Amino acid sequence: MTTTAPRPATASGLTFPPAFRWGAATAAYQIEGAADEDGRTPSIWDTFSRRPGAVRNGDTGDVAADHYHRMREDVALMASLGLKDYRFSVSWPRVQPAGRGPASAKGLDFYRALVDELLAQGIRPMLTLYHWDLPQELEDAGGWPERDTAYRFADYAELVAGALGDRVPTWTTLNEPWCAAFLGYAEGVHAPGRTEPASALRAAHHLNLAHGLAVGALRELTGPASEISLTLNLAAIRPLSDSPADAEAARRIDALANRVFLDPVFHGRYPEDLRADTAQLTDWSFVRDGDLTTVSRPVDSLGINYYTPTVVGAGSHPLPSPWPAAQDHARFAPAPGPRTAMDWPVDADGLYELLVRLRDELPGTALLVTENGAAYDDYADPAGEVHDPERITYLTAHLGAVHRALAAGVDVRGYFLWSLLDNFEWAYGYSKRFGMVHVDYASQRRTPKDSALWYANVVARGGLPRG
Ligand code: IFM
Repeated sequence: MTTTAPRPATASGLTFPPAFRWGAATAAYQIEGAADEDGRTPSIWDTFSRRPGAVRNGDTGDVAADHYHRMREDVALMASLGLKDYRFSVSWPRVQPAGRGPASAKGLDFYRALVDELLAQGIRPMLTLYHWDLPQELEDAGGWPERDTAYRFADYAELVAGALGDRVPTWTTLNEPWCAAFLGYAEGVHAPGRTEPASALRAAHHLNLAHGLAVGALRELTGPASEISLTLNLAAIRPLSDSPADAEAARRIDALANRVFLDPVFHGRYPEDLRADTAQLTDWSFVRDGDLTTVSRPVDSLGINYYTPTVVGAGSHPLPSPWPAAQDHARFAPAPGPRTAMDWPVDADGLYELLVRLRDELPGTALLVTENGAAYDDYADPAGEVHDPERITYLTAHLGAVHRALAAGVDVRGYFLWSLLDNFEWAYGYSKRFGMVHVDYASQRRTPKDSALWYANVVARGGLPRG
């Protein structure tokens, strides 16, 4: 077993390093339900999901997978699958109703109980502070385009770290700030559903600032051994062709998808080309003196969420779009190959390419694959079993890509399957099933799919079985 010797690009019979972290991931709004219990106030997703047409079938997270009431059962399920790590998020409006002021004791108690239950079962908790559920009151005050929201987030981080800093080993500030900023404020397909490209750029900066401020709070309150991280859904960008025009389109999208976060967080600057590309929308004066020093406070690892590559060429795409000021410069094309139920092409090479890019651009940065997985149209058969061979094929290919990256010298330390449970898939509601455990929403019955049993075997043997 080695992490450095080259290996063939086969996806069977692969062994990972002994310390490799094997987990699954979820997010609060997607699984918890109990939307108005124990003092929780509405988040932007509670509001957005009630907007007619915003979410498929008018679904909301009111009940979701009812994890708030079934937490112990769900942790027992994880233990029965032999998971070693679990990545979850804290609901901001549950622990700090309305987004400011004192913590809710009941809200914090829920997460204390979850963490204690995980630890009792030998599962390492990885806590994400923000997976998109901004308290509605903060959106009413302007949301992420307002600078004050970053300071409110730092206060919230302090409350959570003060309560759980002694028992959670790994902390993530934000999950996929790209989605929060650009899907939420430019394209409007995520909460809060605004279509204001300039606001999306302000939101991106204030999310970066919130991250940096929270890193400061977490460093103070969680002790020297804790790992502090950030998760980005970086785009694995492929130009449509070798033409200079397609390369230029790819450069623009890379700035808006990747470097808008990577550069400030890891290099303490915004890319000059990003500033130039967006000059007609903003002069970036919302970036104040000292901000970039805060944003670039060192982190201990970077989480990557990967599902499918982004193929881009010269051209234009319709508005509203998540790409501020790029609508006349870029068009998007599907990658070839099989598709998941999201219509996302299956292409594990994109994950390998992304990991190798990060090895080269961020030497010395430990990486975690904090989300990877696929939605398929799973159902329980008359015997009550859920057969999902496509998901096993998808996961095998992507774990193969991670293994190839390890062999290429990438410091990737763990893999978190998205997702533990079927759940509320944002604008798609409950119509898309990403879980390795099937949830029958009428009865809330959990059934491990074939992929869960397969993954349990992968975790137990620390690698992919031969076959
Ligand atoms: O369900 C989401 C998750 O909340 C964030 N990353 C992508 C997943 C699949 O769309």
